[in-house]
Parts: sequence; structure tokens; C-alpha cells
Amino acid sequence: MSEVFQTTTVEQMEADTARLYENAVKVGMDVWQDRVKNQTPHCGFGEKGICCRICSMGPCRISPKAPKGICGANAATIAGRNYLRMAAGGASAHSDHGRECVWKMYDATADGYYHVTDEKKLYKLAAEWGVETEGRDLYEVAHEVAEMGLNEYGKINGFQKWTQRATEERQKVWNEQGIMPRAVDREVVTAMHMTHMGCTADAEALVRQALRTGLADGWGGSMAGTEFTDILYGTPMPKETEGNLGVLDKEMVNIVCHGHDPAVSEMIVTFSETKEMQDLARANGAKGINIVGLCCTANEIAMRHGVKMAGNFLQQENVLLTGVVEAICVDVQCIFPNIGPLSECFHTKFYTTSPIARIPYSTYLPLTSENAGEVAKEIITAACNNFKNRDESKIFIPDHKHKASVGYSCEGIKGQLDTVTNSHFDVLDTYQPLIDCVTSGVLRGAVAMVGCNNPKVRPDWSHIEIMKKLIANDVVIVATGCAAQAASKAGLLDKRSKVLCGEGLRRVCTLADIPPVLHMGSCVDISRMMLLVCGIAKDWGIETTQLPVLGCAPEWMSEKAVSIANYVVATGIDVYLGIDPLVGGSDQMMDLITNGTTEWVGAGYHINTDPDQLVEDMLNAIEAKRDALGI
Ligand code: XCC
Ligand code: SF4
Repeated sequence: MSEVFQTTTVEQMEADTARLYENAVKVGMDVWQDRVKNQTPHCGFGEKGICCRICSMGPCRISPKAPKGICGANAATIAGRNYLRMAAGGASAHSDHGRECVWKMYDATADGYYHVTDEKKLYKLAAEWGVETEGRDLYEVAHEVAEMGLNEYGKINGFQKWTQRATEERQKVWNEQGIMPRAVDREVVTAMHMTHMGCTADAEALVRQALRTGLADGWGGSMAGTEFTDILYGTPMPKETEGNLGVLDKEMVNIVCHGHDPAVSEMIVTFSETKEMQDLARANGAKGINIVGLCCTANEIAMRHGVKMAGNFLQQENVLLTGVVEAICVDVQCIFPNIGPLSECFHTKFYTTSPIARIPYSTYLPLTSENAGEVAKEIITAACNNFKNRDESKIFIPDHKHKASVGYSCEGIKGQLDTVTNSHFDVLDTYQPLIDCVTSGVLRGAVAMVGCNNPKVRPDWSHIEIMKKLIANDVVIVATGCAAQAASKAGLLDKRSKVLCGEGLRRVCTLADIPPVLHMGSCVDISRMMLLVCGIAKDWGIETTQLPVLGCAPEWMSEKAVSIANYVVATGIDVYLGIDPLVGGSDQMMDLITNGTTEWVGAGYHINTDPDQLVEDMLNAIEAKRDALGI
């Protein structure tokens, strides 16, 4: 059976996209491929990060003839301010998403729409934060823990509680370097203040604040998002699903959930399973209701319910171009405004649900803890009744899809390791078996593949080629976000893809019954990866900076990725970027984000826009880390 396994190639995916593009032409609507052409070449000043429009004396652009802005800001100042503002934008998005999740738990009741699913995780967090649980009602505890979680965002004194989960050494470094994160809101406001006209001009201070703001996200807002989401909807454990456009079903009512915060999609999944909704779908001539996900919402509901994943960021217009989507419902982040006009060209109904993401040509149904079920039912009902309005002449569903094993939270990974080595351990709460595989050389190391896809490079190509090369060299991969989706589309989350691995990794995959690419969730779940590396470092008895573990964002595009890169670096893990971080106009800034951070926190960026070279650099870096450890 393994010999028949084949990946879906980027060429095949591109052929699907080309075929769907014909539908866009047919309905007379532009899609990203057209807009990329219109926007290319990009503005050189913007690309290099040396255009400043922070005050109305400008915009000022740096060139050999004009080396300073009107106020005297030079290239390093301008590029540094732009960079910090990107990190702050990203930290805000993740953290505010996290805050919404905490609010849902604050509002949770035994008989409401939102309740506690993972009691064990709640009690663990309560114990960690010193909340009394003895003889108290579950929801009283949940309420108090949530209130503490909410207060973390704006507390007036002290640092993010979540940072205490990091290794002692990391906490010490963050304190010594003055980047221990305070309240999330405080770090973001500080970043905005520092970058205001006439404030910080020193590039080093701007880069340090980017690290601190990133830490407030990864070891603050994002971690809150992951923890409270797990408590509310369940901690992901390994399960099977499918990925790519072939998961859309011509005979079913197709509802697409897109965005990041699972509050809406959880309700859609729950209510779509009710008899009332199933009957309605059948009464409209469909065989049933097919919920599929896009972007990180897909990751959330796939990890917890095995919901199928239609694809990643640049697949969002493709999904509508199939002509079989009855409704697309979005929450926040990474939603193309073009979904509005594009849905108007089809029978597709477009729903927005958050005051944070208001988009023209949508029906706006703001979701609250009180009305969540009603909103979900309204969307599903409209979708079912919309089934008969499809235009047959516009339908095309590519048949590519792959099996995908998902759900590898830290708990899921430990559980899976347990199946291999439970002869040695009673209750396994250690990464020791994994560490043994690395020290013995069966596995060379690990790479966290994260981030978006981006038309600045050949979409998904870098992700897939880099992953294939890494697993062939016995490097295990953990993935989140659109990187994980790229793996899913190619078939690398299918356990059978172990045929592509080197001998060592293949053996580990067989023994532990895992795919070589472990899907750890959405982008806020990179906080899981931070706990994973700190957990491994603790169990191993070495520092995070010594681990043969790297981060890689070969096709990143969003401000969130900048925030992530900052906290991954600050956690001691080198980050390999395949897209320029938009600071190239200043040598000083380039030096600060590569060498500077390495001096302060032991890790930095490595940038190479050639994916072949990027993966070579990573393999060499892993071997160098192994040599330094003497393994
Ligand atoms: Fe968005 Fe999270 Fe990027 Fe994908 S990976 S395009 S941020 S959905 Ni986060
Ligand atoms: Fe120009 Fe300085 Fe104003 Fe920026 S802050 S727009 S560099 S004058």
C-alpha cells in the first residue's frame, strides 16, 4: 500500500488554480493572480522599509540624494519603526483573538453555548495560578481563572504570568535584556508610542521592543488563546481528516468557515450535526451538510473535530470559484476583502461575524456568547435553502485531496510517544523518548514550519520542497497555520508519506504511528511549539539555544508572522525566512535582526529567498548544533 502513495505536486495544484481561474474570467471578477500583476513591480522604498508616513511633513523616502527624512530620521530609524509597528500589529491580532477566547470562558455556563470541555486543563491552570478549586463549582473556577486571564492583558504591574512556563535560563535572559513582557496591551501601546513622530530614533531600542512585544504575544496573548481554546473546546488529540479543494462535495450543502477565532466555527460544526439542520439540507435536495475550513479556522476545527480543510490563505478565492459554496462565514484575520464582490458573482452567501472584521458585501451577524447558537443556525439555514440556487455552468471541483493526520498538541505528541515506550514509563509525561531519538542520531533534529503562503514566491512551493528535503534528511517537522495546510494539500500529513523520509525518521513514524509532519494547530498555537521546545530543553537538561531545532517561515506575509518570529527568536530558536523582512534599506537594521538578537538572546534571523539554499542552510545549522552538543 505504501508504494502507491504519491504526493500532490505544486504543478497539479497550479493546474487546479488555472482551471478555476477560468471561472473567474467567466464571471468577470479579478482574483489575486490578476492583482499581483497590477501591483508588480512593488514600490522599492516600501520593500526596503525606508518610506515613512508617520507624520504629515512626509511621506519621506530615503535615497542616496535624500538620506534623511524631514525630521532627520535616517534609514535605520525609519526601517526600525516600520518593523516594530509590524510586530505590534501582529501581536495585537493574535492577542486580541486570544482575549476573545478568554471572554468566551468568562461567559461560559453549564447550559450556555460555551462550556468547559477540558476540565483537567482548567484545573491544571487553576493550580498554576493559585486559584482555589476545593469544593467549588466548576464554572465558578472557570470564571475566576478567565478573569485572571483577562487581567493579564492590561495588568498595571509585573510581567506576563505565562512566561513562568519558560525555562529558568530564558526567564533570566529576558530579565537581563530588559525584554520580559509586561501586559500585552502595554507592550503594544509602548511600541506605538515609541514609533510616534519624534520618539525613538535608535534602531537597537526599536528591535528590542519588537522582541518584547513579540514575547507579550507568544508568552502572553497567543498562549492565552491556545490554553483557553483548549479548555473550552477540548485539547486536540491525533485524528484523521482530509485536505485540499477536493474536500468540497457537489452533493452536499457546503459551508466554509474562514478566519481564526473558533467561537463561530465551533457553533457551526455543532449545529450542523443536529437533526433539524440535516433534515433541512435533505429537504433542499442535498445529501447533507459539509463543513470545511480555510486558514487557521480550518486548523482549529480539524484538530478538534476532524473537519476537512479546504486549504490555506491563497486558496480562499479558489474555494468560491468552485461554484459549490452555499455560504462562507468568517471571523477575523486573513480574509481577502475580495471575498465580498466575488461571492456576489456566485450564489454564495457571505457572513461576517465580528466587529473586528467588517467587510462590504457581507451580511453582518455579530456573534456574542448569548446569541452564538442562533447565529450559527441562521447561517446554516440560509446555506441549506441556498443549495438549489447553484449555477451548474459555473461548477468545477478539483479532485485533489489527501488524507491528513492532525491533532498533535503537546499532549497529543506525548500520548503518541507513550504508545512506543510505555514499557519504560508508567505515566509518560516526558519528551525523553524523542530526545533519545535525537541524541542517538535516528532523528537529526526538528524544524517548525510556520506561516502563510505568499505570491511573492511560487505559492506553497517553498513550503513543500523544504519539508520534503528535511524529512528525507531525518528531520522531523512540526507545522502550524498555512504551512501545515500546504503539507496537508501535498499529502505530507498522510502517514503513508513516511516513504519520503530518511531511514531513521521512517522508523520513528512507523513505531509511533505518526506522519513525518506533525500538525500542531493554528498560528496562535505556535505557543504550543514554545512549550514544546522549553519542555524538551528541560527534560534534556540543556538550553533552548542548544537544541537542534529551528523555525522556518518560507512564505510569510502577515504582521502576525513578524510578531511570531520575534518571540521564537527570543525563545532561543533561530528563524529561517524565505521572504525579506522589509528592512533591507538599512544595513544597521539587517545587522540588528541577525547578529544583534543573536548576541542578546542567542538566536536571530537567517534570510534566503532561494528555498533550496534556505533548506541547505538549515540542514547545516542542525548539524552544527549537533556537533556543538557532541552528538
Ligand atoms: Fe493567515 Fe493563520 Fe498566515 Fe495563514 S499562516 S495566512 S497569518 S492563516 Ni498564520
Ligand atoms: Fe518624514 Fe520624520 Fe515625519 Fe517620518 S516622522 S514622515 S521621516 S518627517
